[in-house]
Amino acid sequence: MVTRAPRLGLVLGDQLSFDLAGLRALDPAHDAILMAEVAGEARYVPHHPQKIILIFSAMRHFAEALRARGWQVHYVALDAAGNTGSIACELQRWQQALGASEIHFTECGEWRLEQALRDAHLPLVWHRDDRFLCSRAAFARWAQGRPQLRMEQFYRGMRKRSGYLMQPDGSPAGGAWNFDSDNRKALPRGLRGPFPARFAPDAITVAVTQLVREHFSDHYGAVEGFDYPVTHAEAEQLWQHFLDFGLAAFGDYQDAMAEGEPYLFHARISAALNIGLLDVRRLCLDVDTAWREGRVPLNAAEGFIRQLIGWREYVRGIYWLRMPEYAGLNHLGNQRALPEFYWTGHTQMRCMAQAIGQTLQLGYAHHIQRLMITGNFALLAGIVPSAICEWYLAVYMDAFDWVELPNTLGMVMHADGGYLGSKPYCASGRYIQRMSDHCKACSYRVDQVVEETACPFNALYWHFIIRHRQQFAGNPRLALVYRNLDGMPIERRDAVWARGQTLLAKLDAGEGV
Ligand code: FAD
Ligand code: DLZ
Ligand code: SF4
Repeated sequence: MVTRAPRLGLVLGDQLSFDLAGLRALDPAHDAILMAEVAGEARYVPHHPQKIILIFSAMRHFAEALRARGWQVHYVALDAAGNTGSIACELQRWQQALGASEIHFTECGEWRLEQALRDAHLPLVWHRDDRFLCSRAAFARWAQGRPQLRMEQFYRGMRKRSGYLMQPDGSPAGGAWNFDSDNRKALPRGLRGPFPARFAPDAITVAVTQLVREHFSDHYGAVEGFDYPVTHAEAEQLWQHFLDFGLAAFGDYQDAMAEGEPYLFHARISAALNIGLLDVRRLCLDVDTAWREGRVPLNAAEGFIRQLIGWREYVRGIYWLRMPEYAGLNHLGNQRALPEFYWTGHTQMRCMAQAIGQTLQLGYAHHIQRLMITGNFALLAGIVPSAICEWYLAVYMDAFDWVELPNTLGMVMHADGGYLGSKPYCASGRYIQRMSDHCKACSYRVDQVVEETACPFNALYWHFIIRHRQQFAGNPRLALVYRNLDGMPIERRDAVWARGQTLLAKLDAGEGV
C-alpha cells in the first residue's frame, strides 16, 4: 500500500466555518489542521482585549469541535513553547515537523497576511473563500468598464442573482429596490431596544481572558464584561434572538441613536459572522422567510438584506480590487493626528463620549454611530486616514481589514475621492440632534455655531465645506449646501471659519474638545 505524506490545512481566527473551502479539500483520515494563536496577529494593531478574547476562545472551541468530528488538529496556544509568533513561521515549522507535502489554505480576509504567506514560499494550495456570495473575480468583472462604482447597482444585481426578496416575475418584492425613506425614524420617547442576548463565559473563555489580561493589558478597552457567542450554537441563539425581537423594528430605527442604548434594534452579529460562526446565505434566507410569512415588514427585511448582500459584499469587492494602493489614499490631503480622546472617551461632546465610551466598554457601536458620530468628526477635523483606520480596526469586535478599510477610508473619510460613495457623509450637530437624544445631555449647545459653548460639529462642518470647496462645489449632491454658504453674510462666514480654526488649533495642541 502506498502511503502519501499528510497535507496540512491552515484555519485562521476568522475562518471558523465547518464548510470552509480549505477544509472541504482535505481528508480527516490522512490530513492535519493547524491553528495558531500568534502575537503577530494580536499585536499588529492594538486590538480591543475583548476582540482577542473572542478570537482565541472561538478558535479553541472550533479546534475542539473539529477534533470531535475526527480531525487531527495541531493547536498552538499563545504561550506554548516554541510559538514563533507569526502565521507564516508557524506554517513553516509545522510543515517541516509533519513532512507535509501541501498546505491548503482558504484565501485571507486581509491583504497584509495573504502577502506574507505568498512571500514565505510555502507549497500553498489556494482555495476561494466561498462563504461570500460574490467572489473577488466576479466583483472585478462587474466593476470592469464602469466609470464609477455604486453600491445600489451592485446590490440590484445581487438581489437578482440570489433571488432574496424577489417576486416570480423577476421584480423586487414590494415593487421597489429600496425602502430607505422609511428607515430614518428617530426613536420615539420611551421606546427601548430588546434586552441583548448575552453569553456567560465558560472555562475556555475564562482561561483565555486570563491570558489576555496577562499579555495585552497595554491595549485600550475593557477586559471585563465579555458576553459574545464563541461557538456556532451560541451564535445561532444570538441570531434567533434578533429574528424574534429585533428584526421587525430594524428598518424603522436603523439610523436612530439613544443615550445608554448601544444596540437598539441592531443584530450585533457582525463579529460572529466575520469569524465564520454564522453563514450569510442562511441569514438572508431566514430574513426572506420571515417577511414571506408576514412576521416582519418589508422595509425591515429589505434594509437588513441590503446590508448583507449589498454593503458587506460591495466593500469586500472594492477592497480586493484596489489593494494595496487603496490603503494609502488621502484624497483630501488630511494631516491632523487622531485626538487622544478617541482612545479614552474623555471629551465634553456627549455624542462622542457615548459612542467612544461604549466602544471601549463593549467593542461595539452601531453603523450610524461609526459613520455619523466618530466618523463624521474625523472627516470634519481632517484626521489622517491611516490613523483613523487603525483606530476602527483596533477597537471593534468585528473589525477586519477587508470590511473596516473601505468603510472608514472610503465611506467615512472620502479619502478615495468618491470611488466607493458619491458624497462625503458630512453633517452638522443638527443631524445628530434629529437622530438622537444626546444633545439634551450635552454641555455644548447644538443651536449655536460660533460661540465658545457652541456644538463643535457645527463650525467644523462649515469649515470642512469652505476648505474643500474646490473638491465638492461641483458635486450635485452638495449644491444646496454651497448655495447656503454663499447666502451667508460674509461676517458670519468669517466668524464660523474662525471658530473652526480655534477648534482645530485645540486639537493640534492636544487639548480636549
Ligand atoms: P446591523 O446594523 O444589525 O447590520 C447587520 C449586518 O449587516 C452587520 O452585522 C454587517 O455584517 C452588515 N453590515 C451593515 N453595514 C455594513 C457595512 N457598511 N459594511 C459591511 N457590512 C455591513 N462592519 C464590520 O463587520 N466590520 C468592520 O470592521 C466595520 N467597520 C466599519 C467602520 C466604519 C467607519 C463604518 C461606518 C462601518 C463599519 N462596519 C463594519 C459596518 C457596520 O457598522 C457594522 O457591520 C455593524 O455596525 C455591525 O453591527 P450589527 O451586527 O449590529 O449590524
Ligand atoms: C484578529 C486575529 C487575532 C487577534 N489573532 C489571531 C491569531 O492569533 N491567529 C489567527 O489565526 N488569527 C488571528 N486573528 C485573525 C487574523 O488576523 C485574520 O485571519 C487575518 O487578519 C485575515 O483576515
Ligand atoms: Fe454632539 Fe453637538 Fe449634540 Fe453635543 S451638541 S451631543 S457635541 S451634536
